Amino acid sequence: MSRLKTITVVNVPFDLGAGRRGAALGPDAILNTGLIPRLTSLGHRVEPIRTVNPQNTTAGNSVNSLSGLLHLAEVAATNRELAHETAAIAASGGFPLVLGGDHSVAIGTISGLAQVHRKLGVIWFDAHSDLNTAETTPSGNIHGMSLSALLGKGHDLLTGLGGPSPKLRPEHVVLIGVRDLDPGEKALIAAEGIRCFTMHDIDRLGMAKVMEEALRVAGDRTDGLHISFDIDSVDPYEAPGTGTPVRGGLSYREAHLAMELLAESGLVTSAELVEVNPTLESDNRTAKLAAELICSLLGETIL
Ligand code: HAR
Ligand code: MN
Ligand code: MN
Ligand code: MN
Repeated sequence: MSRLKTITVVNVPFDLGAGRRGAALGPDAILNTGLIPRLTSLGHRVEPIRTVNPQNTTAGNSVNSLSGLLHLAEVAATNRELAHETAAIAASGGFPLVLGGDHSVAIGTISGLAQVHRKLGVIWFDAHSDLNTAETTPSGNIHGMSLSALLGKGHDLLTGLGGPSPKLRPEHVVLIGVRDLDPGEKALIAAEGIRCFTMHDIDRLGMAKVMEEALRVAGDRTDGLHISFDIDSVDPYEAPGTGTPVRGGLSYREAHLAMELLAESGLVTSAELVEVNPTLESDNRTAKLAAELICSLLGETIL
C-alpha cells in the first residue's frame, strides 16, 4: 500500500448511539482545525467530502424499548448508508477516513469495509470495549455494542447490516487503552479470545511494544487494516470533549507514538475517529487533538 493515498473523508454527524447528544458536531469541529489542507500538504490526494445523514436521524425520541436498544432504527439507517460509502471508497482503492459521530458508526464503517476486505484486521483504541449486547448492556446505548455486533453478537438489524455476519473474526481484532469494562464484556473477551491491551499492559510493556504485538495480530495474515479510534482512549486531561471520559488514559505522546508506528508500518487501509463532543469544552482542544492524531496516522512526522 502506497504511503501517499487518495483519501475520502466521510462525515457522520450522528449521535443517537450515545447517551448524550453533541458528538454529531464532531466532524465539523475536526474539519474546522484545517485538517484537509494539512492532509494535502503531506502529499495525499483528498477527494470531496461525503456526508452521511439520513433524514430520519433527527427524531430524537424514537426509542425502541422492545429490544432494549435505544434509537435502533436510526442507528441502523445511518450505518446502512455509511456502509455503502466505505464499501465504494475501499473498492476503488481509496482510503476511507470516517469522522464521527458516536462509536456506533463503526458498525457501518466496518460493515462496508468487510465487503471489500474478507479478512479485515482492526485495531480498536478505546477506554471501553464496546462489546455489550442487548442482554448485557447497562445503558441501552448502541455505541457500547458496536464491536460485538461486528463480531456477530447482538441484534440482527446491527449484525446483518451491509452483508453477511460476522464482519470480523476475533483473532484479527485488538483492543488498546481499555480501562472500563462491564461484566458481560469481560466474559465475551475471554470467550472469544480477543487480544486486549489494557492501560495496565501499556504501563508495563510500553506503547512501542504494544503496537508491535497489535500489528502482528491485526496486520499479519489480514488483507486490510482498519483503525477505529475512540478519542476517549486518550486521558481526559488531553481529551475532555467526549461523552464518557475515564481517567487514567493514553498520554498525548503515547497516542501520537501509536499513530506514528501505524504510519510507519504502511499497513493501514482505513480509519475512523469518533466520540469528539465539542459541546463539552470551550477551546476545541479535543477536536484539535483528533486532527493531529489523524495527521500522525497519515504520515506527518516531527522532523
Ligand atoms: N460500557 C458502557 C455501555 O455499554 C459505556 C460504553 C459507552 N462509551 C463509549 N463507547 N464511548 O466506547 O453503556
Ligand atoms: Mn467506543
Ligand atoms: Mn469509549
Ligand atoms: Mn462502566
